[in-house]
Amino acid sequence: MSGHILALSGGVGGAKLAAGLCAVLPPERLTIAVNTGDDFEHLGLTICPDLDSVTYALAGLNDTTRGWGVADETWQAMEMIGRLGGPDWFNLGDRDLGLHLTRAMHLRDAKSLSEVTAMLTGNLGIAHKVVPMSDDPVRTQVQTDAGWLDFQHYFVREQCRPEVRGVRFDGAESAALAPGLAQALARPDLAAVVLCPSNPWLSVDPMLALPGMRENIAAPGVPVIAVSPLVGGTALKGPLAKLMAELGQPVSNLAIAQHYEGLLDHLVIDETDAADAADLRDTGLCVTVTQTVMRDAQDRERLAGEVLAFVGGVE
Ligand code: FO1
Repeated sequence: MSGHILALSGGVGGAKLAAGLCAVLPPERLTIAVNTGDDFEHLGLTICPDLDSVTYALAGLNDTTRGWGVADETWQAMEMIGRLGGPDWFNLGDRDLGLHLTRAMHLRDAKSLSEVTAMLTGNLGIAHKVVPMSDDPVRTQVQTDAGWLDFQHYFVREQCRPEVRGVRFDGAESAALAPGLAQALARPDLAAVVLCPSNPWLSVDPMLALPGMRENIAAPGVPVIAVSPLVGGTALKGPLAKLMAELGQPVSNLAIAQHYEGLLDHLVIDETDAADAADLRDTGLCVTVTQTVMRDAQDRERLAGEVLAFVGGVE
């Protein structure tokens, strides 16, 4: 295969496949566009959790046990914030704060989120292109019995406890695609769009909600390949299974495929869900059954290679 690959990623699970794609593709053949619906303003800073998870994973700085933030982190600033009566429900480690402060400084200097992301990833030695989905603010909110909650209030402060009745992406309708994402979509050599194993409703949908995004991706000629975030009929981590049930969806690969209906050509599912393959193929999808759990660099590279095999392999 030759040509360019566009990967759409959320946080932790998506970041792992993004790291695998970086290992098998040279920088000029890959753009990683990242969800910014989880972003929020906190302690006077703009926090971009999914961009940061991807950045830390590609720089080899990520904490693999916690799943977010930096490895070997210390928490002195957080402890002081708590003592001072500041908001300490969202944990920002000392090293992580270094990134947020640097980003805030550049954003205050009227640099775009794309420009700042390029600077931060470059300075951490990442050669591949990591771009936010948009430079305009888009904020994911979930509808609960207590009203609409900002995403991080739902996810971290409330620990995903409230039942979710709906999801919206505030600002998406008027947000422009970030230049790096628009350029990747417009490339005549775009060979495939990869939907990383991120939460379809919370992490991929904010990107699909941007004007032009669905139409561009659904255009004929460029295959769309998703890696299912379900393993053994449930989510490895995070609120996906609970959320699907609350939104009235069966927790199944078929529901994931139906959610991406009209976009998807190929679904990669875990070997523990092999029994789902026949029903998925009956809907007209190509299906790959493999190990989608990524425990180490070898797993990430192997899965990235299998995803790209659908479009003719890495070479
Ligand atoms: N997730 C948590 O569950 N608790 C936290 O305190 C927390 C802090 C945090 C700080 C920086 C960052 O980049 C991510 C952080 N996350 C935390 C993860 C984040 O809330 C979610 O993983 C994503 O938004 C979902 O993809």
